[in-house]
Amino acid sequence: MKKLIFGIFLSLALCGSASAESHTTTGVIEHVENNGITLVIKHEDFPDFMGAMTMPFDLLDSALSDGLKTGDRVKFTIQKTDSGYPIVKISKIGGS
Ligand SMILES: [Cu+2]
Repeated sequence: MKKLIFGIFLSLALCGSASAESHTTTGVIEHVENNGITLVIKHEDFPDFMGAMTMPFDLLDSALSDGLKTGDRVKFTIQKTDSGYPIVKISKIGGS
């Protein structure tokens, strides 16, 4: 059963990377806005996409920001959609 579930995740991941433009970098959360739907992040370079800056990012799902707060250092991925580049994956790194 576990192998089957892993296989499904793997195929979804492979489909996603083949069809959608995405970029991953790290940064620090400066503000949590709109009930957690928007994060203002001071981010590092996205290689071959965007230089380091502080800017707001919308989340694909507000649940992605559960447990995150101002000052957290995060690794996150944005993905191109019809409406922009929302964060599709984000996790806290380092610290406590
Ligand atoms: Cu930026």
